[in-house]
Amino acid sequence: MGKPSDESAHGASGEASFEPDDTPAGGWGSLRAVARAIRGQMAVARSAEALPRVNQPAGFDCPGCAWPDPRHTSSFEFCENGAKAVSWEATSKRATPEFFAAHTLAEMWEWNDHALEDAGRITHPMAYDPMQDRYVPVSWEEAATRIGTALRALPDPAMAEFYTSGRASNEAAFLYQLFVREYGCNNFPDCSNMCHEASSVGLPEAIGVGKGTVQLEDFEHADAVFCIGHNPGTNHPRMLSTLREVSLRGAPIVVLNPMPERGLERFTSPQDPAEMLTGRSVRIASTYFKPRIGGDVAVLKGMMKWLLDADADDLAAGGEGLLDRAFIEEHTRGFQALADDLSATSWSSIERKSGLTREEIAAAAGIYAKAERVILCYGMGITQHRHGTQNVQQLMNLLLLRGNIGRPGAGICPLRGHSNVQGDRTVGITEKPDAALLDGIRRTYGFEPPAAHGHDAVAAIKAIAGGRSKALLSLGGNLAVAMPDPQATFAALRTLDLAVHIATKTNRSHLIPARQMFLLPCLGRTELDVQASGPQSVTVEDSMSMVHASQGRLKPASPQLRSEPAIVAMLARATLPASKVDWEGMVADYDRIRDGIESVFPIFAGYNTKIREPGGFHLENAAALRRWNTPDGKARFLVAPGLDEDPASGPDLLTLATVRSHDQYNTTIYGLDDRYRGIKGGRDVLFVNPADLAALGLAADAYVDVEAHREDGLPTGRVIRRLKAVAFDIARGSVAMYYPEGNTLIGLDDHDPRSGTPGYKSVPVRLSASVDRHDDAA
Ligand SMILES: Nc1nc2c(c(=O)[nH]1)N[C@H]1C(S)=C(S)[C@@H](COP(=O)(O)OP(=O)(O)OC[C@H]3O[C@@H](n4cnc5c(=O)[nH]c(N)nc54)[C@H](O)[C@@H]3O)O[C@H]1N2
Ligand SMILES: Nc1nc2c(c(=O)[nH]1)N[C@H]1C(S)=C(S)[C@@H](COP(=O)(O)OP(=O)(O)OC[C@H]3O[C@@H](n4cnc5c(=O)[nH]c(N)nc54)[C@H](O)[C@@H]3O)O[C@H]1N2
Ligand SMILES: [Mo]
Repeated sequence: MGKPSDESAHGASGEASFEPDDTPAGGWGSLRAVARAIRGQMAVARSAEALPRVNQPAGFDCPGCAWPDPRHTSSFEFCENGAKAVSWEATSKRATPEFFAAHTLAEMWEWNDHALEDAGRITHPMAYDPMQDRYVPVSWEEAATRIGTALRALPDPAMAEFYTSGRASNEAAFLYQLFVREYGCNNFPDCSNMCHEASSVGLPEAIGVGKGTVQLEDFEHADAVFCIGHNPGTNHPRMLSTLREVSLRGAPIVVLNPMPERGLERFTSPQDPAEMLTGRSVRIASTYFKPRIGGDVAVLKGMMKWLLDADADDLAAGGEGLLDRAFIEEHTRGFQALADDLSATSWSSIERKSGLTREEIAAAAGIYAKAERVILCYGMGITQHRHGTQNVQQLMNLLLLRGNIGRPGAGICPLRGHSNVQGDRTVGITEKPDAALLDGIRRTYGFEPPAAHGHDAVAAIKAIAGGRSKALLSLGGNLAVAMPDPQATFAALRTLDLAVHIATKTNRSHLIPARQMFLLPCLGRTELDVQASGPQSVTVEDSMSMVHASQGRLKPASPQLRSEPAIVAMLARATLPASKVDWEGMVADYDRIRDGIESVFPIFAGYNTKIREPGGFHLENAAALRRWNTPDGKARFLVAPGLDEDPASGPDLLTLATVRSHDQYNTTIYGLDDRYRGIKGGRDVLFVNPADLAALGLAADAYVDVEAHREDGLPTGRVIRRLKAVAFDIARGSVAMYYPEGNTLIGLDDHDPRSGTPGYKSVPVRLSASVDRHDDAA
């Protein structure tokens, strides 16, 4: 491809080839991939030291995903993508001051995302020098002073944005929100705004809490598990061990996913010597349905419609019915409105919208109805839609109909993304603080925290674009690349007066010059964190509300690195000379940060004692105890109008989802392969159903241009050129390409109005054959 512009800012990728093979997930392929990843980072010694400590009682929490650890084991659980994440952080490559002296930002902008991070760990605090267009070394003290001065100079604290990516520990995130609130605003754009915000908004309206209700043990008791819109083989690989056990017990696993995902089909466990030696594998999905992208609400309404009809038939035949009437009566509101909506919805519209037949939907519903205890798992395939919030609520409706919540083996299981994205929320990263949070801060720290709602991620970019915000601090992440519409997002960020990036490695967000810009290198999860009172642990909360300690042991990548809590405290002190908070005291001993968390959030009672137990402790979840923290104390059925989880688009348009490859961690690109999907050596591919290719007169392997369209069918002018069309067994009418490249097709306004979650999985597009152009042919 040509040189990266703002429209296609991810740089060169190779020429992709497509060679499908049907090897099960896991197995020797996983071990080989790990060996390659470790060698590629020249991190053999550091990885050999680090890997055995992943997710161990005295080790560190894997930065790979938020799936919980089996509580009673101490054996190292092998995970290919966890190992990639660890060796990427434990790399022996370094981005030193000499490295930054050798490259201008304009030059680095032309590199691809892989090359930028592959420069290695940042070793020294750096400040941007606009005269040279380079980062130059700066002392920590000078950086803090300049940042504090710039923040104090803003006419209004609400003119600064404070982004968090979900790797930050509870301790770092808590200090960060305390700093920002004492400074005077609630502008907390967060990676979860792009991820599970639809759950955080949708679930509380239904059941009073915004988190999953199951624990790992529940999978031992479930009679059926549904996996909807998530890809565990790649994104939460340790879940495959759990699903394998479910399958071996003979409990059905039903998948709803427009793409065939290998990890949901068959798995050879690297933990199982017999499977590894014989090449045997375990089937994961007992039934694999491929609805079209955006067809989930139709499938779910179809399942509920079948259930109500079957229930009526059963009652008429003298049976007890299929619904849990006692539960519905005692614990819920809104059943009749749901039943009315379902009877008014026709099977023909359900079939058309879902892409599944009535028989297929009945089969899925039949499995649901037969199982005494059901867990529904879901990921980005549900949340990243224009009506993601209502999608989540339809899942909950289905569970409530048979009382599948608040008893062993049943409940809802959102697969959270980053390893501590859930914990960050629990300890106060939210743009809409509630009264309890504000009271807790006031009581504990004696200052008046601001109550006015702040910005989420989309609002933050818009405020910057509109000149209403002039500063951006990022506690990790790669905001510019993770957000939709790189053209608008990059242009907005170029207007900043101050940008501060607390990071481990360089990424594209760090290359967008602000008038003053700083790169502050921090310790990673794997590294030893020593403060005045000695070595420190941090704590994280997984997808199932288990909080546990994490302690790195590796020698830090550079003696200059500071921990995230120490950096946040330093910025707070430099910005707030009259602060009421004992920042030094808390950083000297993280137990004191946890005491503060416990004081602000009583749910953490006994924090410092409990995290010293191996495996940590569970944060109480009221809904799992059938206590509903809703206004009337009941769980609610919430009706979604119609069947469109995205604005309806023209009949001749396809719907595009952006997905992760097996060789990436969000915007971090480890390599150009996507092994399970048969892609090698490149990322510029588009997965298309062969029948759709034929209908468009396109050959497999043809180069296609993809243009995004509006709901009314008009083109948006957002185009990605020269993707290689891969004939793939994806649902008809649906196409997929990789994230973040696909962000060029998505507008900043293309989000769920209720949760702000961008519609990353629902772009109406039209395909056309690429015309060869000179600059592309090179
Ligand atoms: N190795 C690795 N691990 C990761 C990450 C990573 O990038 N790499 N990212 C982390 C983060 S932050 C997150 S949020 C999670 C993401 O984990 P996932 O939720 O698994 O993320 P995606 O790759 O976006 O894929 C979602 C799945 O949704 C399907 N899908 C797309 N559209 C639809 C639809 O309309 N309906 C249905 N039912 N399915 C659909 C796709 O085919 C794909 O299988 O993983 C976390 N873990
Ligand atoms: N099109 C499309 N866009 C999407 C998505 C999608 O599915 N499709 N998914 C969305 C989702 S679910 C999410 S969560 C966001 C992700 O958005 P982010 O969380 O902002 O992005 P990451 O790629 O995870 O951030 C990677 C960077 O984090 C820094 N980093 C790594 N480890 C550490 C650490 O320990 N400390 C600190 N301080 N920094 C560290 C490194 O500098 C690295 O470059 O993207 C969203 N964007
Ligand atoms: Mo995420």
